[in-house]
This record gives sequence, C-alpha cells and structure tokens, in this order.
Amino acid sequence: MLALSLLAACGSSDGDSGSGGSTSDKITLGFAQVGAESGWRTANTKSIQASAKDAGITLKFSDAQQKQANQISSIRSYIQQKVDVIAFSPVVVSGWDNVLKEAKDANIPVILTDRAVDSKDTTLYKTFLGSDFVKEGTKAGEWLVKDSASASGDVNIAELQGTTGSAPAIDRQKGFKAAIAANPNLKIIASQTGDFTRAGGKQVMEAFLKAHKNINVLFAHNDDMGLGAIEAIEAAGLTPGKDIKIITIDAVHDGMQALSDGKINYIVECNPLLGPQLMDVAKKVVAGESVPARIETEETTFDQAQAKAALPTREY
Ligand code: GYE
Repeated sequence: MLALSLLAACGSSDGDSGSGGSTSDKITLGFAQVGAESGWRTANTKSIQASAKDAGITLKFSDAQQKQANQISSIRSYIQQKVDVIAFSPVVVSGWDNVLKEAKDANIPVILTDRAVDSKDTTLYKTFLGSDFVKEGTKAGEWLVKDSASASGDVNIAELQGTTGSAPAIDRQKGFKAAIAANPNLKIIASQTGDFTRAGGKQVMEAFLKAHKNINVLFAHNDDMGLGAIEAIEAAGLTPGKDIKIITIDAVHDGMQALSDGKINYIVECNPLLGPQLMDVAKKVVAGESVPARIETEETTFDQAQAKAALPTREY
C-alpha cells in the first residue's frame, strides 16, 4: 500500500508536466472538467485524478465552474501546450465545433466523457464514454408509472431540470416524458432548471411550492437538486417521500442516505467512476488504436430497501 501511494505520488494531477515520470514517453492528458456542482461531479473528479496516477498518466486538470467559455479556453491552452490527448465533459451540447477542429488540426485526439456534444462531424472526437441519459430518464418514469398505477385522479409532477442545454438535462427529460406519455393522469405541472446544484434545487422548489399547492411528485435530474428540494419541502411543513414522492438520478452517498431515510423514494444510478476506463481509452487513442464510437457504463436503480442494503459499501 505504501509503495503504491509513493509511486502514485509521482503522477501529477495539478497541472505540472510531471517531472517524476519514469519514462520519457509518459502520456499527458488535458482534462477540462465541468465544475464542482454536485456530489456526482466530485466523485467523477476524484476518480479521474486517482486513475491517472494509477495509470502513470500526467494529468492537467481544469475546473470550468459550469461555464462553456472557461472550458473552451482550457482546451485551447491544452492544445497550445501540445498535450498528447484531451478529454472533457462538455457543460452544454452545442458550440464545440471550432475548438474541436483546432484540436483535430493540431493532431490531438479528443475523448468526450460523461456528456455528449451535438457536432455533426463525429470525426472531431474519438469516442464518447459515459451513460445513456435517456435510459436513466426512462427508468425514472417507469417507476412512477408503476408506483401510481392505483392512483384514481391526477398525479401532479414537478420537474427540476439539470443545466439548460446539457446532455443529461435534455435526455433525462426526454426519457422521462416518453415513459409517462401513455398515462394522461401523470401531469408535469411545473418544470424549471436548478442547474444541478443543491442551492438551485432548493430555490426552485421553494418557488414551485408557492405557485402550486398540489404537487404529488418531484422528479429531479440529480440527487443534489433533490436534496435541496427536500429542505424546501420540509420548510414548507410537508414530508418529503410521503406528501411529495421524490425520484432522483445519480445515487451518490447523500442521495442514498436520504433514500434509505425515506425522504427520497427512488434513485436511478449514474456512475461517476469513469476514471479507469478513461485512462484505458486515452492510452489506446494515443497509441493510434481504434476504439468503439461509444462506451457505455453499467447502471442500476435503487428503491429504499435496496439503498439501505447498498449504503454501507457504497464507494461514492
Ligand atoms: O448527473 C449531475 C452532474 O453529467 C451525468 O452532472 C452528469 C451530471 C450528474 O452535475 O449530478
């Protein structure tokens, strides 16, 4: 263990070009992260930093604070620094063609992790590594359809969307809506972005509760917004998980805790531990090997009993 961590300490994750590397052909990966908006993101960042060390890859890491302009300038700086490979998790889907073309012209391969782009030219990046967000939204909707099968009247749903224009917000909404579409009594009566943050979830839920007295269900595009909303629901004198049923996505530790405490009713997992697969793919693309166009992560779902059982051994 000691030897391992000493060895790991040679890998750099702080922007240094890695003088401790043992070979001159050590790969340098420039990673442009979205931000630190959620528990999911924190776990994702840790996974990437730890896996780079384990894989002997020099990591240059930047945090865009959820701003596309920051991400674009980080990518440009990685191009200038002539890194071997660039990976990033695009904050929104649109507006990447120019910078991706600059990377391609500089012969630097790009890997998309976690979030997709809408560029028509798919030769601008080597692969996408992450989740199927439509499927996640579908699983959330399917649970609600089953859970409300015996409801006699309308089931009023409030939706807390993720960052506007981001792949997970677009796709989770799409999957959810399609899954409930055949049940006209399941009605989305309020829908707004909480930007994937706890503060955003709380603030928007407060507004929802003021505007609507009849919310039965909350679908939040991530745990953090759901957790913020729980604070707003409790402050309004209501019981989360009972008066308002809550479905979220991610299954990070705090979400799973709230689920096993009965405050959330169902969580669809989204796996943030993309680091090991990313390092594998990075090595392959730098070596000129071909990789699949899309690499999807395996995910499950949790109800309250399953969360209780899974919580003690949960990694994030
Ligand atoms: O669900 C959310 C985060 O892109 C999958 O971003 C990711 C999402 C995740 O802020 O918590």
